[in-house]
Amino acid sequence: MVTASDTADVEVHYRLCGFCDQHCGTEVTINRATRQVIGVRGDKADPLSHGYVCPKVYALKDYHHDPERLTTPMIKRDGQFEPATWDEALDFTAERIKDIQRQYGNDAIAFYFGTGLAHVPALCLYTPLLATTLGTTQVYSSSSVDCHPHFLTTTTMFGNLGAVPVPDVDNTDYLLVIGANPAQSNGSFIIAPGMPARLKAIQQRGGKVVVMDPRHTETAKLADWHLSIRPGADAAVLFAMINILFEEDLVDLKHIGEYATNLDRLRELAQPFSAKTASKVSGIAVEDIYKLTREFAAAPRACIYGRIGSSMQLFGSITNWLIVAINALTGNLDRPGGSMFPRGVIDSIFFSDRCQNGVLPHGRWQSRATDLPELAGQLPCSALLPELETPGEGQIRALITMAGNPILATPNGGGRLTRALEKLDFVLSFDIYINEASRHADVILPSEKSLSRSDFTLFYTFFMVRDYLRYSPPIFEPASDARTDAQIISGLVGRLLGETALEADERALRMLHQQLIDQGNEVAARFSFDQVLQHLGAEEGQDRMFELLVRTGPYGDHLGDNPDGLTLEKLKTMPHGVDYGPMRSRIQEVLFLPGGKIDFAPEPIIADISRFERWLNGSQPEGLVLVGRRQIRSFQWMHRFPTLNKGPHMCTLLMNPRDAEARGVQDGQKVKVQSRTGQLVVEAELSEEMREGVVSLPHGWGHDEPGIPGDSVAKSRPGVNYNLLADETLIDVPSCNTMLNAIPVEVECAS
Ligand SMILES: Nc1nc2c(c(=O)[nH]1)N[C@H]1C(S)=C(S)[C@@H](COP(=O)(O)OP(=O)(O)OC[C@H]3O[C@@H](n4cnc5c(=O)[nH]c(N)nc54)[C@H](O)[C@@H]3O)O[C@H]1N2
Ligand SMILES: Nc1nc2c(c(=O)[nH]1)N[C@H]1C(S)=C(S)[C@@H](COP(=O)(O)OP(=O)(O)OC[C@H]3O[C@@H](n4cnc5c(=O)[nH]c(N)nc54)[C@H](O)[C@@H]3O)O[C@H]1N2
Ligand code: SF4
Ligand SMILES: [Mo]
Repeated sequence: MVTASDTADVEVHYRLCGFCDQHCGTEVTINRATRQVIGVRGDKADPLSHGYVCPKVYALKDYHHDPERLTTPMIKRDGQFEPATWDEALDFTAERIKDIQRQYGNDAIAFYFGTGLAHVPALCLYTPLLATTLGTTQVYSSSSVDCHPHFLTTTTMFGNLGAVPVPDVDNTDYLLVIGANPAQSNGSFIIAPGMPARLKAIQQRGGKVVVMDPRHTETAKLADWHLSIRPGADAAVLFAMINILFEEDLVDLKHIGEYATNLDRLRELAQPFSAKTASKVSGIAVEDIYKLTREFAAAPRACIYGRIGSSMQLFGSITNWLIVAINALTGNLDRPGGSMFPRGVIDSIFFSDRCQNGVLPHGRWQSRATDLPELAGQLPCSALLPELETPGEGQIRALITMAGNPILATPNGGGRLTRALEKLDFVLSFDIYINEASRHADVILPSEKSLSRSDFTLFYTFFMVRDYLRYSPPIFEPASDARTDAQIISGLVGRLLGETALEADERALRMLHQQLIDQGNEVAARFSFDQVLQHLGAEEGQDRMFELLVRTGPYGDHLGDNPDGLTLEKLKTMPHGVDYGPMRSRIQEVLFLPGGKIDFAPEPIIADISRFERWLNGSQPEGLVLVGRRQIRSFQWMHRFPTLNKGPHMCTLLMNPRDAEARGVQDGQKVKVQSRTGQLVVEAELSEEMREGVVSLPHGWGHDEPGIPGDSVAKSRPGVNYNLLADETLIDVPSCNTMLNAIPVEVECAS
């Protein structure tokens, strides 16, 4: 790596990596004169990531210099994208939106946002402004193919959607990982960069790591014990564990006890599910279920961590409810080394929906065509396709995608969903590429380059294992014709509301202030909005919004009332971030059900037990089921970067050799995979890692769709779109999360 002394133009900058939720600290070396990124590596002084980075970080160079990355707005004319000026694009977009609203009403415009949003601060901070202005109930996001079972659990058990318990991985003695592979994904719903080292540390202090997964994953390889489970059967094992805990008098809720309601009901509900029943359906031996339960209860500090395989599955809500319940029953909820509720250095403004006056933010309205309930103001992705296809009043006429790619991420993507988008009157994409989703757009509005904007930890503060915050200033001057996302959204909203972009920007800040007040932030409540304005920097944009969050946060200067507290100016002098220590117990702050209770038998979830019983008692299908897997060098929009998409193709169907033999499939052979909704052809990779009866394919591939210009490596190594096989009718019923795992498929040699 070049060092700063090599040439006068070379500089080293400290910067967050924004590619995934982990926000690792990095050291970026650039050449100022040529505006080139020279190299990147981990920032050892970062108190959360300690120098850890994963291979994706090395794509920063490809990313920053990618010639196919959009830098100006694009308008489609006669089927071809052409660059446009910002005024042209925003005027045109505002007119189209107003036209459609006038003609068909606000609900004719659907809004889908993806995970990309969480990594671009201005998109997070200004999306509420845009969404409120649009006034549509047709709001969708990747949340409902990902985390709605977690959120329904927190909503119904705590009355607080954002209160997702986070495993205190740095202090636990026993970690049971259910359906997650942090050795490749780096973890999700937990911000603790460098998970392999953190898992190893558990073992080094005498603890144990156990993985329950149908695949012998990279995490399972690091673990002490792997329990290979049949997809969907987790709930049976967890119910059985609860039975054993009660039977053997191992229940001890510790300080959580005083908040518990419906414990007896939980005990009763679990009773029919013996270890024997669980063993039969899950494939995990009766002795192992007993051993696991006893070890878990006996460990000084233990926790269960469940992620995609626990939520994006047949019984995601039941599974997540039981995970929280077991953590609590063994005295490990809200306790160091157990499963805890991060406070964060700023108030979390996302997923902040709570129970109000006894009303849960769930099921307050339903989708028009399918009657599926909203959660936290969003309809499930499973409802999107029927809403697009079903004629009649309220049919969707336009779609706005923001930093998301529903074609690769949601059910029937590449199939019926693609055809439905082709029929829309108007599509707007906030994206930086022309890709499988944005190719349908009439207008694309790209963000400015990430190294030309400030960056900070924002979206995921409530998943961090430490109270940590970091700010990174921009490295490069923005291009003269670039606009920030704050300016783009304010510019659009200003046009829709007949006000200036500056007025719209101030409106966004006012909304944030009100949101903090509504959430019970006492500092925000002490100041009028005019006073807030006087205290903050005059310059509009994302930093001013962030400053409000920092200064009203628990460690903030409280707009002057706590002079020694944190301000944005102080934070800017700490290039490696600030760390206020590990998670602390704070249960009473997160409970919002009437009476401040924890409901151990939440009605919307227990209503699904009868469906679970039917599945349990039904005959087990002979065929195969398909599940997904993450890979450390793969992210669906990053397959275009040569640094990552090289070597053996990552998009293969992993298959147990005995399943392959039964179908005459050889290693490396092309196979046809068929589900109810679609079929695709992909290379088979035989591996004992897979449980018999289960095949695994990564999602996010399928880059060979027409209409995408350029010649990125993704086009030459496209892979296949998993979600062609995914069925919008297969859902976890309580949360309506689409079940993109455990899809029944048939596999045969492709002729
Ligand atoms: N079969 C299957 N399907 C799945 C999953 C699975 O496990 N299996 N996982 C699901 C999960 S958990 C998730 S979260 C979803 C993810 O689904 P999405 O969030 O819908 O998909 P992404 O590709 O992550 O979308 C990110 C988009 O943001 C764009 N982007 C990147 N940087 C910027 C920027 O600076 N500004 C703007 N405006 N845009 C930017 C990218 O080009 C890309 O189009 O996929 C889901 N789909
Ligand atoms: N490199 C990379 N990192 C990522 C992403 C990425 O695309 N690439 N995506 C990010 C996002 S958006 C998310 S949400 C996270 C997800 O992070 P993880 O959940 O850690 O990632 P997955 O690899 O999807 O792991 C899911 C596991 O569940 C297992 N599984 C499937 N069905 C079942 C079941 O019924 N029961 C059990 N017990 N297990 C089951 C699968 O075999 C798989 O090993 O990763 C994030 N990190
Ligand atoms: S885990 Fe990798 S992609 Fe995620 S923030 Fe860290 S370096 Fe970036
Ligand atoms: Mo996700």
